[in-house]
Amino acid sequence: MARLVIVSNRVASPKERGAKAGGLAVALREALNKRGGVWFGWSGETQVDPPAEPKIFRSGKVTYALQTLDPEDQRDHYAGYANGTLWPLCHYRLGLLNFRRTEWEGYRRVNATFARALMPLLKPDDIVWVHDYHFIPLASELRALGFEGRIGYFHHIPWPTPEVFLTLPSHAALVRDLSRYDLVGLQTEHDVRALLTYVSSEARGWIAPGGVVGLRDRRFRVATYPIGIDADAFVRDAQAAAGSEDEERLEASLAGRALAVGVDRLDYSKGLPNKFAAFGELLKSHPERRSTVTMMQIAPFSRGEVAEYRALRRELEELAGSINGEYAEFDWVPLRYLNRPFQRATLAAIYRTARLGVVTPLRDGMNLVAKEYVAAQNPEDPGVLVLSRFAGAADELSGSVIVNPYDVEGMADALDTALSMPLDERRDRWRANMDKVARNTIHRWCESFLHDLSGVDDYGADVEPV
Ligand code: ADQ
Repeated sequence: MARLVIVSNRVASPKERGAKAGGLAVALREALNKRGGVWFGWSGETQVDPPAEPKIFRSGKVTYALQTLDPEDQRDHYAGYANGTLWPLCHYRLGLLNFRRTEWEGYRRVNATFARALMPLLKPDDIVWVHDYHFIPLASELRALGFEGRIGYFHHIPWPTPEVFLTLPSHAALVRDLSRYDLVGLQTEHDVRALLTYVSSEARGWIAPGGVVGLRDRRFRVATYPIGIDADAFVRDAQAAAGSEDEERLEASLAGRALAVGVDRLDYSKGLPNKFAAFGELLKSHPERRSTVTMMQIAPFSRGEVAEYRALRRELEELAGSINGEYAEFDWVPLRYLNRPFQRATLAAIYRTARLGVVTPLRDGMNLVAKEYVAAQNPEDPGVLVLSRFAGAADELSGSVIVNPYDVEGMADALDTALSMPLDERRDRWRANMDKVARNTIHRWCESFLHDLSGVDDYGADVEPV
């Protein structure tokens, strides 16, 4: 079995285990432990004139390699082009898109730096798996340095439709960069269609069955790999949560009221102002719901170095304050707003206690919280998932109450409907969702991507355009 090399911006430390490590980190580490290999990424540190070689340490069969960056390069790369340009673009937020040539150049420079640091660690037969929009040019840079082995790329966020993608001044260069990979994985069929339509209509490439793409002298494949969670681990955590101290404290604090829960990074793609407004609208237009339901929104801060995230934080504090100011009773706070991370076991207890899981992003690659909420439910008395149609997860989780997050009044009505849903219907919908969550796990995602990447030949001469 070929050695695996994983590249991602942040590298999960081998010390992060059990309750702390996310499902993705655990699955990637498992794949590395099985095959042996390297996990390469940013060290989280900046330094003027940083060393050209990464810091290296080993744990079992895995070598960790962490590259330190020059502070200006890191700013242009991370807060600049990756999170100030590509993130809003891929989430259809053109009003928030900042494009600056210096940042685009910084983004490319960092990718070149990473490629030079990684190259000496590579063996010719290695399989390289690159994660996410921070590293789209990495394959081009590695090819320029002479690496001819297999390189795959997985894009964790949505791929925008051509009309949106064309607003990016560097669109053509970015797709040329994609064509240097052997396999490009996206979350949904919609994303795949969006990229293929761009390739055929704008880049004058051709497409053959199976998503094989020809662009200039390159052939690569584009396919769907919907990411999942470690469903068994989540079910176990949720079962362990039943009757736990966390669950008892939470139940006691609710005093018999229904709980609606949201768990999102504090990010403008997650539609938090709309969600708060919908909850406010529920209390306004369905007054009988007042004092019968509590909403808990967990939203740890994220990307504070990007101005839009600081503005969103202020907006949400104001909205939460105004909803609570208007509707709170001396024994009931309608909206509990918490800005910190929780252990997985505590999250599982919260999900299981909640009658509603409210996941209403304006756009989301997949959204793993939706799947975690489903896995944590008590099959005898499951809660209802209220899910945005613009989350990738909506393709699979058809048992949810699907909403349009731009329609605040419609969302308020959907919350009302979900709160009064009879047990039989809740069970049927949950079963449909749970079947998908249990089948499309993070392990399956990881193995099927690696299986396809390992099987790549050069998409042989027999592949013809259609
Ligand atoms: P994210 O935008 O980070 O991921 P999501 O898929 O929901 O969004 O994953 C968030 C993860 O962080 C979940 O596992 C959740 O449990 C955890 N988390 C969130 N808040 C937490 C808290 N307060 N305490 C502890 N854990 C918390 C990006 C894309 C998504 C895509 C994923 C994976 O934006 O669309 O689903 O990558 O590909």
